[in-house]
Amino acid sequence: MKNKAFKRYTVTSALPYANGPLHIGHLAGCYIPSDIYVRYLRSRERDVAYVCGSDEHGVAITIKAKKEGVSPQEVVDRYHEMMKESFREFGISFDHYSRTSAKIHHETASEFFKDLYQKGEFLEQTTQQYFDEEAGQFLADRYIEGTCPKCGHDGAYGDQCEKCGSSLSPTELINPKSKLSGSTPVLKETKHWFLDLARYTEFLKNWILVDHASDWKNNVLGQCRSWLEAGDGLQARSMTRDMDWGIPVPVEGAEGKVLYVWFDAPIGYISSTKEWAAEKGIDWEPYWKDEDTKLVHFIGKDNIVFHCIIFPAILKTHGGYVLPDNVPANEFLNLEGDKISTSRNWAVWLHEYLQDFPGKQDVLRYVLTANAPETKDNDFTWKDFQSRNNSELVAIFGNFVNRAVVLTHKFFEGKVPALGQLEQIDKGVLEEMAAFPEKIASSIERYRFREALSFVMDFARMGNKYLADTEPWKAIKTDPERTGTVLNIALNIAANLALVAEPFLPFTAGKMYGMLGLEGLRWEKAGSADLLKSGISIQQATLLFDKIEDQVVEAQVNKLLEAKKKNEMENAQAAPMKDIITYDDFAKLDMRVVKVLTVEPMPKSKKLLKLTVDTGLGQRTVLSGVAEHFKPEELIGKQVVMLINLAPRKMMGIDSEGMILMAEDRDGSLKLLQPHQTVFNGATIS
Ligand code: B3M
Ligand code: ZN
Repeated sequence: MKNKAFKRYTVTSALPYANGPLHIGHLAGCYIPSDIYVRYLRSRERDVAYVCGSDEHGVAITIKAKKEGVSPQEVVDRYHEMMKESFREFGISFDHYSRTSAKIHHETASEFFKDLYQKGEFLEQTTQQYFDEEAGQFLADRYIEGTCPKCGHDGAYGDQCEKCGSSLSPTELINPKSKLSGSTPVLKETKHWFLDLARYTEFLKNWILVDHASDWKNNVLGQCRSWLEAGDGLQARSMTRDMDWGIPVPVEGAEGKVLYVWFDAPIGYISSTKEWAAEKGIDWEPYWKDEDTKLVHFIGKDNIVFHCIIFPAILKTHGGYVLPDNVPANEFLNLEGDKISTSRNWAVWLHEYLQDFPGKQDVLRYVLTANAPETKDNDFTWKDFQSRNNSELVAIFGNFVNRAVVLTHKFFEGKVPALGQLEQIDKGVLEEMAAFPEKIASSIERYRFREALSFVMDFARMGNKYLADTEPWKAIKTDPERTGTVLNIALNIAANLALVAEPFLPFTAGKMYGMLGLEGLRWEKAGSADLLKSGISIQQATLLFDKIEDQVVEAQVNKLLEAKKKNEMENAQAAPMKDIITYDDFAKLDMRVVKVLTVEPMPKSKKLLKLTVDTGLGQRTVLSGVAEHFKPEELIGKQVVMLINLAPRKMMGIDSEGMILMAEDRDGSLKLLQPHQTVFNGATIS
């Protein structure tokens, strides 16, 4: 609700699936924005619960487990720890990070389901679902593969064809196969509990499209409107699944069924809050049930329907819970012009980033905020990463702080100099400084973190300009007192810069506080000219940022291209079959085993080698385009397969009499076709 004063804040970030490491898309989508918001709230001494946790149920986990031949629990245990570590290393300052396999979550989600069940909120429907008789289990959509009815792609899943993007239902697939056993599944009746979302349409329309029409982001309102105003309205959605991994459905007649992951996961925010409050010995309920609590969900755009439609419907029906005051969803971050993809390894993984750029977490936080996909998909490029680091962080932010500190040591033995008579330029910069905190705060409060960060960078520019205009390195020769005044002001600008930068660049702010002998300043102090009192000693300057050279980012781009090539190779599909031929057509081909006698490179050709071969019927000369794949010595003496009745072709003035047959591998490399035992030269192949 706009401008309402809240007593406390519950801030959530989407629970990341525990089926893989975190990458820059995760950080940009919801973790950096939420961390900025919470650090700012804490700096304003607000009462905040910042909660998250690993999303450990759902098909994504079981597919990963099956692929690796381990249990789902082993998968989630591995990635839960890995993600927790990555969040810690990047300064994502959750008050509590839980996991949905935790007992408290099973209890909380089960209670929610039972409450809605007892209120008669579910439609119990029996539907036909594919069942794998060999594996003895129903198949989730992703476990069914078949031919797409729309485009003919034969790797389509039960819910979607990744080739043409069509969303499908399993029964639409042509020739469906189970990914568990490979067998053809059969349709079998199964009962599920559906949330009849249509019942909540009016409430949701008023709450979202009226009450929040002015303070929710347009990309969120747009998606909600398309759901709420769709011709056939909100469809009932099953809140249970036939799976053996997840939270068992806590009602009679639901053996072998679990809660739909998107029913339980958002309730994970509540479970995480409960766990946090229990550890602190405080009551969790005000953070979810008190109207004076501001609840904010930070998510990516693919989670909007679950956080704006389904979870609020569940909270509303359960009763007694506050609804989200805002859901500032970000769009997607792409990487070097392509969608980030875990399966194609087209990603910048956080743990790998830290290996390649130790200590540079804030550079990534800075770039991902400055380039955040707040209103539209955006692209991360290593070139942009380098230029923002070098031309903004090093040249402006770091340069300003370094000069203020170095000059104070050079001219005033590292002590904050006295503040003398103020000149107009001093009054001007102090006035400008005083206005910044409110500008930055206003942007943060409206979830405009890119804009807020640009103001922080303007703040640093202001400091740089002040030094350039007052030239203390010259003034010291004639007017030490004036120089002292300038450096006193410059150091106080630096102290304020640390304060307003902390939500965005917490590691850098920490270094600056260390240099200036300050600690954890509060936002209310921001803009004041006397954060640093005259006479106190400051530490020696340490470089906040350093230049990133071309070859460093080139190496990162090459790493991505290598990953892409490797992935294409591993996933290359076999070429489609040529047109059917008759036996007579085949009988015309005279293929023989021949022996390579001599091989020599063809002058002026990179591709051709000139071979003489013994065909059993005599020697032949063949030109073969294999020079980039084989050295002559790798071919000499080998028995290979040759089509000997191909009409001779003149190439580079030489008659090539036939063709050596090769297999082209996924990566484009050529492999010889050789008999596995020596045969006589001229042996026919049939
Ligand atoms: N586990 C993450 C995703 O869809 C999903 C979010 C749950 S938030 C309750 O990428
Ligand atoms: Zn398709």
